[in-house]
Order: sequence, then C-alpha cells, then structure tokens
Amino acid sequence: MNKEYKFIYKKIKEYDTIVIARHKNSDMDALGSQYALKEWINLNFEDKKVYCIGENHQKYTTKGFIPLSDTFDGDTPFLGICLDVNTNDRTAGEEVFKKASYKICIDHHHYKENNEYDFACVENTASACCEIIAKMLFSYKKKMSSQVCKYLYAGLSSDSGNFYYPSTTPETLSIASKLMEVGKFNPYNEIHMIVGMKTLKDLKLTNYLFSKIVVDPDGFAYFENSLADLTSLEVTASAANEKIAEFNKVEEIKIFLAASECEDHTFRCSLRSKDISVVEVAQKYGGGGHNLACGIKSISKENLEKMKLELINLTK
Ligand SMILES: [Mn+2]
Repeated sequence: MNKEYKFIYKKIKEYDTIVIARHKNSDMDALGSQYALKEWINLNFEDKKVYCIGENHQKYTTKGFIPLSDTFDGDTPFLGICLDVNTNDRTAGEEVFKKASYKICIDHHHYKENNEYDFACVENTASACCEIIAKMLFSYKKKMSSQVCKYLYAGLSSDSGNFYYPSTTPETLSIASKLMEVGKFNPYNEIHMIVGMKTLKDLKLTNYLFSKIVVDPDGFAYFENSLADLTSLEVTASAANEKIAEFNKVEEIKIFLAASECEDHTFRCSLRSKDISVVEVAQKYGGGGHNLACGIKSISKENLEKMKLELINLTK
C-alpha cells in the first residue's frame, strides 16, 4: 500500500473524533470526497464520531444528494482532515479546523507552498480529490458501500468535466469503472439526473452572460458582473462564475475569465484555458488551482485590469 495512504489510515484509527473539512464555495468534488470519507469511516469503525463541516451547497444539498453539514464545537481533541483544498484561508470552517490536534490535507490543487498541516498528501495529477480518496479507500480493502461509491463517482465525473478535461487519465477511467462495479449503480439515473440537471433559471443566466462577453481578437474573452448586475439576476458572484463551464468549448476562445464583484467591491474570478497554462498568472494575483482551471477569491479592480492584459499576452 502507498505509504501516505497507510499513514492516513493509522491516524484515522487513532482518533475517536474526526472532523472533515472542504473548500469554501464547495463543489461536487469537495462534497463527494468529504461525505464518501465520512460514510466509509462510519462503515468500518462503529465507534468514531465523524463531522463534515462547511456551509450547505445551494443545489446539491437541497436536492438531497448531499446531506446537511454537521456542526462541531471543537471541545474534544480531534483529527482534522481537509479535502480538495490545501490552504487554511480557503477552508470552510477554518476556525474549527485550526483547533485540530493533528491536521491532514488531501488535495489535487497547485497553490503556493505552505506548512499549515502536520501531514499533506497532494497529488497534482489526479483529476479530482475523489480520485485520490477512491484509490486510498480501495487500497485499504475494507468494507465499501454503494453510497460511498456514488459520492466518489459524482465528484470524479464533475471535476473531470464528465471525463472531458485533459486531467482524465486511464487511471481516472479505471477508478470510475471500479466505482460503478462495486457500487452497482447507473450514473445516468442515480447521479447525473439528480445533480447534473439545469433549470430554466440557469439557462436565463447563461443566456445573459453570453450576451455580455467581450472577445479579444487573439482569443482572450471575459465577462464581468457588477454587484448591481448580480442583484438584479438574484445570483451570487460564485454562482455566476460557475457558468464559465459553458464557455470552455467555444472554438475562438483560448482563455476565458469570469469576474464578478463581491460585497467588498473586489472581484471573485474563475479562469479556464484550452491549452495555455494560466496557473502562474492566477498565483501572481493570489489565486491558484490547476494549469487550465483556476480561481481567485479576491482581486481589486485595478489588478483585475492588469491581469486581463497579462492574459491577453498569453494568447498572442
Ligand atoms: Mn477538486
């Protein structure tokens, strides 16, 4: 067994109370890996108390696929495991997580080096955090349930863009296949029809965003939403930026930037690129992620304009 996985197993065994955290503005990969790990620990260690912390997701939680988040007061010593994130400031419930007696991080993102954890297992080439968790849990050869497999498959398919992005490897597909086989479920009926559905309101938002994109002749394109735009659309900055996925497959666009104004008048951004790495630019402005998909939590209007010029230069 992989030494890191073996060590994580030892730590899980050691603690009676385990708190699992995820990144802020959670997505299916963060939620899927979190609930899969909780369910798996409950399945294999009857006496442990496991808590999943973080804000509820407006879509996945309300559809019942993902349970409501737990609350934890942090009074007893506990093991903290954060998933799909590797910096404290991006962790939902960081105040609680910080109190952990021992902190483990399992992630697949590129961010700046940090020493915030006692132990970090970061696999940059994994298409999803769920891919790492699936490999890890299968390697333990303990009990698996259909629900654990469904959570992991949901996160794996979501973060890989339904196995479309270049992060999809033979290993990704082999893990997906194993999850289906062991979990005995049909992804179309039991996952995509629940969590992959769009609503007419989603469509209206996409339509509006399409109508306002600015396209540079060399292939850089963006949309930018002011607070007033977001208020009239009744969406949050992150919900508007999530629509970036719709702009990925447009032939003329090489790099796409989604920027939406937050309450403090800075901008939350998402970046997608077909094949030019944008992670260095994102890191320069306080963000990070993957080579072709990045996020920046907060950037001033002034820096946003500078960043646009740098992104235009990348496309030339
Ligand atoms: Mn992820």
